[in-house]
Amino acid sequence: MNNFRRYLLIFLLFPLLFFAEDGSKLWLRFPNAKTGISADKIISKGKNPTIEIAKKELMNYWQGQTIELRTEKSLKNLKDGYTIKSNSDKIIISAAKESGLLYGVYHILRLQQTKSDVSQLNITEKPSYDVRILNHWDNLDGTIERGYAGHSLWKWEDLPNKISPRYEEYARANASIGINSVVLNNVNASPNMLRTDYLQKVKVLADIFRPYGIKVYLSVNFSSPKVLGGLENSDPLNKNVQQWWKEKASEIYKLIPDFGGFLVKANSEGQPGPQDYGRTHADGANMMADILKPYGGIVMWRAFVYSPSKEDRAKQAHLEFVPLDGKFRDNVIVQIKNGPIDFQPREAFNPLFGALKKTSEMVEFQITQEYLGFSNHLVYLAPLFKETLESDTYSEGKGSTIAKITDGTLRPNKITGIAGVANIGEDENWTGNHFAQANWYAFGRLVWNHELSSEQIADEWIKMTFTDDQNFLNPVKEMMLSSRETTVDYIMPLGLHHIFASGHHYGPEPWGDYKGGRPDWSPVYYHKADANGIGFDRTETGSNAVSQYFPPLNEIYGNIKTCPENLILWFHHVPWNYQMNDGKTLWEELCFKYDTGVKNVRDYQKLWDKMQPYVDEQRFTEVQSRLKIQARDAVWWKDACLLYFQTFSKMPIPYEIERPVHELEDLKKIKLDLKHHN
Ligand code: BDP
Repeated sequence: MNNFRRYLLIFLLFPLLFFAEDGSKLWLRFPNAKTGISADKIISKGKNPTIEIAKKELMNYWQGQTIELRTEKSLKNLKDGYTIKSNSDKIIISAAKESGLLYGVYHILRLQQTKSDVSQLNITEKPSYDVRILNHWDNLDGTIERGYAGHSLWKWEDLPNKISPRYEEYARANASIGINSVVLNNVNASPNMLRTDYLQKVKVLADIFRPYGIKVYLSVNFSSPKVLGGLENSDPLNKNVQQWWKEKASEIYKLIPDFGGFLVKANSEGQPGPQDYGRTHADGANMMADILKPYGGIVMWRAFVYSPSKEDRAKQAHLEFVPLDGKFRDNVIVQIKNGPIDFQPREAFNPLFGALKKTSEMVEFQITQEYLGFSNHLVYLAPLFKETLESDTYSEGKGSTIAKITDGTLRPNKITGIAGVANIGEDENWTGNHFAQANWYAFGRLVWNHELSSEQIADEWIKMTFTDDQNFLNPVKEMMLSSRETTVDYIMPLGLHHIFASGHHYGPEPWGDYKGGRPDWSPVYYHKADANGIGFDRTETGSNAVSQYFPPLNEIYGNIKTCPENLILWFHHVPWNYQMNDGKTLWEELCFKYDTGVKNVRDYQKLWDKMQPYVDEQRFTEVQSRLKIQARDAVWWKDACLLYFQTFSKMPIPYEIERPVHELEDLKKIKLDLKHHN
């Protein structure tokens, strides 16, 4: 191509490039760059990379009055929070830390972008948690465990020399919502992560993230001393093993002085751990904690442990960890999944929350939609996150919510943290589905301030990501707010859980009975449908998992009359003709729930089509086509579950609801080629 033609092509394509809406800008759609205030309208004494970023953001995007950025040591009690105050001629953002100033800048930019009044600001913000962390389940080969937005963002092959611009964009997006920590690699960790060449790559990422206030952490494989270091074993009480970790830590901190610490999945789903040597979780965690302590590092030790024993899987973490309470060092924090099984669409909260009185506890959520239709389904997760955080454990009497147990209110002077398994990959729009960006956003906003409502967050996100036009804002907000319940309805209503197809966890397989395999990876283990009824009896007559909850919850859950209906099959084996609160039988209720789920998705489709005038073409069609998949999947779920459970209930599907369109035998034959180990 000669030069003239090349320029002509660029000239012709330029408007397309400029207007293309691929979602890569996330919620950071400020007015055109470089239209912000001039440098002389930013008053700031400090010179520091974080402050430079804050200034750059203002110069690019802030269109209001003069801003002063002040570091004030007296604001230490706000941690990395800040104040924003306006007087007649300027806005003053003050914080003890530079990262606080940057957060303050994103705050006013958000106000500007959502068209809020910025004339009389008097804001004080203090984050709910110290460690606000994304857990990436990214492997060194570029795949992501349970990732549905393409390959990993981290280009290990190219690092440390070649640097993708997306590293910085990623850091900026996180900083804009207050996320200050990331675990780069999968909890099923390769020992190679700790190899010197990989640590040098990690250092490059840490250097890029640091000015955005973000610390890097790593998942570590407990067997690293043996596998990587060639030691005889990885026994935490072995002096050579301890020495190996000591040297590794020293190597890491030389490269990354503010390294955050380790995340450990040990003796869980086949991963190695201290129990391989007859030691306890506390022995393992403390060995690492002692080594990281001088550097200020922490250990996040996961409580996601269960084995194929006779004991109800939902009870196992509590049984294993409660006896260890008080034995963990103060820089260990036990990371607990929101529910006792595994990130299901709805679970009872994990009874371990509040049960460890002398040990720091943190919640682990899953932002990636392993059990929620991957990135195909539109499911806004703030309501799920809030449901957990607002659950009252009664551990210290009424009002002992999970939020208050984990944020330091009821357990002061310990580390506080909260984790979300990231849904981010290298897709242009970062998260696969445009609406899944809202879950990354919501996680960040909530861990900064868990008192924000799901609605407030959705409102902000829509305004920032799409438009503030009320004709779009209100219906789309309603769709988002109802979407989690809708998904529960068409996947697993009334407390049903884990009836997914094995391995990939995408579609339904309630008939799954892996005889000879692990019963606790079989759907029939979880729903226990038979001629009498359906549901897992976790009362005194069953596994007695209810006894792990503090009074009065043990009684509330244990009594079929008082158990919340949305968890009834979680705790009870319920007769098919049991009468529900609305007068329907359990069987009818189940049918209506599945049907409601399907109907709601159809309504979302109609609603979205009406939104076309307010959305750019690319995002409109991409969301539209995913909603089609979601509608088909919802029908698939409904038919599979109802037709299969009907073989036990032997009752008719109520005439008011949509007829099945599939044959059960055909559905049983579906085998998706999506690989996974359990
Ligand atoms: C389950 C996933 C599995 C993870 C495991 C974990 O299916 O891929 O490794 O949790 O959290 O949800 O360790």
